[in-house]
Amino acid sequence: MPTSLYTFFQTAFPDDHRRVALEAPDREGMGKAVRASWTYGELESIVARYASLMSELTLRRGDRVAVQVEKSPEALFLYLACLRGGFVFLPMNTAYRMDEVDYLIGNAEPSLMVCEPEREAEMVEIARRYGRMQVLTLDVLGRGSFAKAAANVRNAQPPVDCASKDLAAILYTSGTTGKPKGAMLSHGNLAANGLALREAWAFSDSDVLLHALPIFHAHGLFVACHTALLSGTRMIWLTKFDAKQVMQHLPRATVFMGVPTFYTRLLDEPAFDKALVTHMRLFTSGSAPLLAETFDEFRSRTGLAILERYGMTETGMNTSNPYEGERRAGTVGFPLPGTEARVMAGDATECATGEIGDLQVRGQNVFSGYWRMPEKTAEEFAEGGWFKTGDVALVDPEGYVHLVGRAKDLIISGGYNVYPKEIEELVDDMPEVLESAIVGVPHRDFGEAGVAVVVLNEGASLDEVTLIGRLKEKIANYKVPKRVAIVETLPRNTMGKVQKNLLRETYRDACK
Ligand code: MLC
Ligand code: AMP
Repeated sequence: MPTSLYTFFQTAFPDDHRRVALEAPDREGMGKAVRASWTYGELESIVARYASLMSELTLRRGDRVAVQVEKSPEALFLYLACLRGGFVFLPMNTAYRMDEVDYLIGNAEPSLMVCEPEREAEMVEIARRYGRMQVLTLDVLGRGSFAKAAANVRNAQPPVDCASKDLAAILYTSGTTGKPKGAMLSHGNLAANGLALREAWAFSDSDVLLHALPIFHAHGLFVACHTALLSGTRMIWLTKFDAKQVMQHLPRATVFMGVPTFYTRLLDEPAFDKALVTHMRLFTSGSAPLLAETFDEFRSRTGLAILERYGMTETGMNTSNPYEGERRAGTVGFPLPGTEARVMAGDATECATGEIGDLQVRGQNVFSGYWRMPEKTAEEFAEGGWFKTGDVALVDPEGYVHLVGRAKDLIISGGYNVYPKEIEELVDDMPEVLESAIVGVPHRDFGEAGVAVVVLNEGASLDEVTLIGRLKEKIANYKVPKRVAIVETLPRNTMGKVQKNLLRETYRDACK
């Protein structure tokens, strides 16, 4: 039985290595020098070369490899090479600005950073400050100093035999307080979850996954890629989500995974109809709540029920609506095999059926803790290894889990998490600002979006455009509030706490 995730993948790769693993239609017609499809044999040899290059760069097992590049097949191969070589993959959202990247590098201390060629100079500057990080480049077409050096590797080394508990990846998540935390995911965590999903969603080597998600977060990288690679399927690899492009390739696919915004954007296309999807076996949704009206409209337009599942960076996927059986709108289904879930009324009391409480999960899929934050890790686990998700839920009499809210102050916008605290700190630092509150309100396209409610210092002036412009220089665009309201005071309760529920009510139509 293998313990390294890459070895798990290898056991599932087709015996016939000439079968196609990945095709990148975005690259078709770009000439002979730009490859647009890879067989499993080719994937294996590129991954071996990439891993061997990292060893030649003197990276050792357990060293972190930070990656901030556009989505490309080569970016996926780089991830697989880290798994194969025993290096720890640290993906970063391409939208992160330098301040955000700087913090992650300082915290994770990677030995290698692979970035877009345009960002090389900035990364070298950061590397100089932190001492030991090497910087190489990889662009969206798979070119750059990393690929060039890999092409010269002569002796491919054998895969490293990682133990199940060895770290495979660190994914940073922000938080309701403080700085981003690195969720440490082991080979065993990722393998357990990938295998559970392969079974639960009945993946086989005759599937074709249309992949349009970004690969710097758990959904696109783990949920989508792992189920495909653990089944030896073909992936159609799109650089980013574009409704028309997805529709163009759906007729050749059998499975599609998306955040709810993907589905609302597809439904906005008049040509998205039954004929386009009759051969499709499965559409899944997650990362954010799928509105019942989206589920219903999709079903009436296509005759198919979207399968909604629920997970987190720290845990991978926890629950899923059934593959066989009734998929219920507004629910996230049942715990996956190997994962336990319970709803707690307090530290020691479990809720009765139908009662609302804090959702906790346990299983091999659950991470081991936050990178170099033992106290924070201890706070997030209850006795017995139960992880406190921060989601508020109930379990109905038939066992379906319903997410009914969040204990954590979090906005989920188009499937990306935005922590108000991080934005409030930046707004409060502006010299004109006395205080601020960021709240999530309904957004037609992104489901939810942030509104900044701001109190200025006496006599100061600051307008929406200036405030938004300043934030865009510091943080990823998707975190920037879509609207700003300047007010006299923030509503507070008797304890002095800002009443965000009142603000959400006041500004509920601000982003419609
Ligand atoms: C882009 N923008 C967003 C945004 N995405 N704003 C808020 N929320 C988002 N999600 C900004 C852009 O920067 C731009 O700002 C403006 O909105 C319009 O951009 P766009 O061109 O319409 O956006 P697009 O590039 O099409 O991206 C939208 C999207 C993308 C939905 C395709 O956000 C996306 O791929 N989301 C998927 C997120 C995901 O994979 N989450 C998984 C996390 S893992 P401006 O100011 O320049 O106009 C996880 C665990 C689990 O949660 O359970 O799965
Ligand atoms: P992340 O930290 O990006 O992994 O986001 C995890 C959070 O996304 C969870 O704690 C939930 O709040 C939310 N989430 C994931 N899937 C769903 C879903 N199907 N419905 C509602 N919320 C979800």
